[in-house]
Amino acid sequence: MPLAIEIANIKNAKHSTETECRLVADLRIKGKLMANQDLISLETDHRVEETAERLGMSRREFLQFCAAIATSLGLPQGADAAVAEAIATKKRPSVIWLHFQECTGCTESMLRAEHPTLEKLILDVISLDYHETLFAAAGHQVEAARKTAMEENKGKYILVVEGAIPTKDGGIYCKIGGKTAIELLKECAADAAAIIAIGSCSSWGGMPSTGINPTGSSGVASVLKRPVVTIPGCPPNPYNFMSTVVHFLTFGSLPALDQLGRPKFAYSRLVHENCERRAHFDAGRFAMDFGDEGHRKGYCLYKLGCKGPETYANCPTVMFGDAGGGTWPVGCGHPCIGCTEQGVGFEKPIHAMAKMKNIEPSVFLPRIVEEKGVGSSLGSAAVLAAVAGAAAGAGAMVAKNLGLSHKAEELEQAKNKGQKANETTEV
Ligand code: FSX
Ligand code: SF4
Ligand code: F3S
Repeated sequence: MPLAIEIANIKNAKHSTETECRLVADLRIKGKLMANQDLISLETDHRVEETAERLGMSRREFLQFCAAIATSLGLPQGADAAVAEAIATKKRPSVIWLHFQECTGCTESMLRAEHPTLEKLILDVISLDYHETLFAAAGHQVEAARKTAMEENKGKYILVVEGAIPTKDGGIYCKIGGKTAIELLKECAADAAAIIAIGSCSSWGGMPSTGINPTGSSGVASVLKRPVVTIPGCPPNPYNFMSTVVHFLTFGSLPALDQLGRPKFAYSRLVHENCERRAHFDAGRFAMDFGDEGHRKGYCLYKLGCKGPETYANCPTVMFGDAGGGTWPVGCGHPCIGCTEQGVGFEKPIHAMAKMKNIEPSVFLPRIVEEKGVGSSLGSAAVLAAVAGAAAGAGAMVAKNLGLSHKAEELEQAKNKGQKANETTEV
């Protein structure tokens, strides 16, 4: 089948980027990719065996992990083999990791995950050449390591930024090695192949920017005045970071992003859409007080201030919280505070009621369309759960509204602007 037709077929069925479709189509045509067949045949591949051994996993576990990453990225069928091959064979990208105004929770959440293999995997898929909190060395030695990594990997390294950048008074409120955060950021960004702002602080300012924002804390994109990938969350979900890096490794490009730079595979659905308590919301069963009967019965936390209805994140599907037993903030009984959403997390009072985004009485809801390849689904949650051993909870999501949230929001904005919404657009 000609390449263009194969690409078109994949595109029609999925919401993948051009690069993803092209790579998968190319592999399919060469007969290298046939659903999961290829993944199974990779089990006997010596490169897979060596990688699995290095990671302290069985070959089967390693391949399951690759399948989980491909699924959570919403990649076309068969891309799991491409992911496995990339992790096993490609040169690990050099990563320069900067820390500015933050609590180091981003790094902590990645290295202290419940699953002992996660940090191993992260440290295996990247070459962490500069990281202030993890480096044993100090002073001039680390500065030299950063410069060497930047020179040797010019134009190829990934710059990861954790923490906000203080911009007031010439940026004097955060200095490292005699340089302000602004200077250091600009210097490291100049020759980076990609820039990832990890956590809400580096995405838009996060916690340090709240209230009167005394130090002028800002996000990476607004300081550099160029688009960057943002992985908000305080702290962010390590799976979302790792999946983004694995995408870069596999395809040589970044995953599809929304207008705020967030990878669509992780941030295209409201927390409320996949929440396990959603059936209670729809039925009007709410916890009214912490510890009351409704709270003990697991009712909806909306009236306790849950910001799930205005927060985009995949926490309910990827079960972020990583405390075991399939837990995540709402699953533990605390309202979502909207930590991934600019203007919600750290801005709105925790127990104030949320704005309802795209939520209308059910009679007005669009038809239910499961858009394959967009964001984490129950399927990917189940695979992740199987890999991570956190199966409990994956089956607990009883209510799903799978309309395309961003499109619905765009329509809402268009309506607000007085423009005529296109009635034929599928939402
Ligand atoms: Fe902390 Fe990171 Fe929050 Fe910020 O995560 S967990 S304050 S997003 O930069 O270290
Ligand atoms: Fe879940 Fe919160 Fe939505 Fe209730 S309001 S269904 S607890 S996300
Ligand atoms: Fe944050 Fe809400 Fe998820 S508080 S971790 S976005 S459930």
